[in-house]
Amino acid sequence: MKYGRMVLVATAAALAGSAALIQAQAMKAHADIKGDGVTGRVELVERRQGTGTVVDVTVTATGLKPGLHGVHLHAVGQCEAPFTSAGGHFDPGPASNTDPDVNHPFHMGDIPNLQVGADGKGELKAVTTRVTLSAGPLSLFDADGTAIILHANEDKGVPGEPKSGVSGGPRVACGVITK
Ligand SMILES: [Cu+2]
Repeated sequence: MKYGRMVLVATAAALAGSAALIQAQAMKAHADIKGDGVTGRVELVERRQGTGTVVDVTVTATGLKPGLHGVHLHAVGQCEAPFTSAGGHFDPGPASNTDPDVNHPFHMGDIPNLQVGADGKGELKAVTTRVTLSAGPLSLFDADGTAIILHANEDKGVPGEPKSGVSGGPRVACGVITK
């Protein structure tokens, strides 16, 4: 009787261990961000919070002009300068509209501005529930991947006319999100 209970406990511990291992391997992502005179990095960590899933986003960058810079997850994991290859803003779903200005700030890939100091350096810490790293309809690891873009200007956080630049205007740096 006592022996049987020990076996059960051991099995439960093994299951918990393998679940933790899968989570540790699958729930982080990153990108090296590069542009003309700009370098940066984004770290993404998916974790459970309550009954849901959140993703911690940490962006660091140097070489940007002081002030606010729009930052978004873009629809395609390609970074050929001038970074139009990254497409619009990540926005899967039946009502998808990746237009950076028209459907802003309602895209799944929209995150807050990066604040850059007089030394050209900035750090952004944000938490989003709009995307996941794990598989599913909001996963950044969809068929064509995802990129992160840093913009020349502030993201005003409002919708605008096509090409009006309300979400930050020119693309100055880009990184392909990888695991
Ligand atoms: Cu953008």
